[in-house]
Amino acid sequence: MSEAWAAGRIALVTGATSGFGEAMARRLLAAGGHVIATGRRADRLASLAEELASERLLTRELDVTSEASIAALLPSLPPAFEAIDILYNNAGLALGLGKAHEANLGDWETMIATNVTGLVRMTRAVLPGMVARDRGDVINISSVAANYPYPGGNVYGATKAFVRQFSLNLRADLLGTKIRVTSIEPGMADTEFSVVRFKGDQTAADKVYAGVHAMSADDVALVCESVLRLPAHINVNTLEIMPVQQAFGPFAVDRG
Ligand code: NDP
Ligand code: 8X3
Repeated sequence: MSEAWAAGRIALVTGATSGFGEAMARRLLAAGGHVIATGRRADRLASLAEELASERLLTRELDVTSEASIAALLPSLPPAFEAIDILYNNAGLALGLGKAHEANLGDWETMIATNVTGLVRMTRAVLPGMVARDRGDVINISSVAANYPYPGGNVYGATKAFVRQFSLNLRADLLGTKIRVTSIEPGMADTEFSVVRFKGDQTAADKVYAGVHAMSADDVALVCESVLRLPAHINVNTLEIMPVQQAFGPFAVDRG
């Protein structure tokens, strides 16, 4: 069904091979949008293309940690997909939950390269076209981890705080244009996120969501859709969402 929030618009989705990105790509496509679905896993992209079988879906392998991969993306787009209206900056990951003094430095660097540098490079690549056309929506996927510290969240939370503040600073720079920017800050959502965080340990990942009606990837995509549906003069700056079964704890105190 064609719907005004998506129809006739071109969306570039990073991390469309699973979770939030895949769910958002499906929603955009179902509502009549053109979608450039990206990610590193070519097999997932091929399955998505085969299943959805749409001329409005284009898939592209993209590693957001690679400057060359990002540089090659936009020039490779056919004319019908060139004028990107929606940048869904979602590709990201957490690696590990260890304490800062024990954590793997390589994991930290990968999180920064993906969640911060990758997102910044994608934004810098797409934004000039949006400004030239004076239209566009940038949806940046941050996290509740941006706003609330927790043990083992160290660099992951810091990358997401970057995403939140970068989004707000984009708003400052884009004043005078019609471009909207939103930082979406989800809590617990049952995707491949925890399997990645625990490096393939499905049992550890399952424990995160045990007994909780966590958000699904499509729940988060629904929230993003609702942001895009708002009248063009309204900008949602930041939007934090959680399952009802998740809340806040007391401060930790060392009484030792
Ligand atoms: P998933 O692991 O299901 O999806 C992550 C996506 O990111 C995959 O499509 C993956 O694709 C892509 N990705 C990872 N690294 C790269 C890379 N170097 N280049 C391109 N794509 C990459 O997790 P979610 O859907 O849950 O995560 C999406 C975003 O939401 C992340 O930024 C995450 O931090 C954030 N988030 C998740 C929450 C949750 O509880 N699930 C809560 C709050 C925020 P591929 O491997 O094919 O490259
Ligand atoms: C993912 C949510 O709480 O695991 O960003 O950090 S959390």
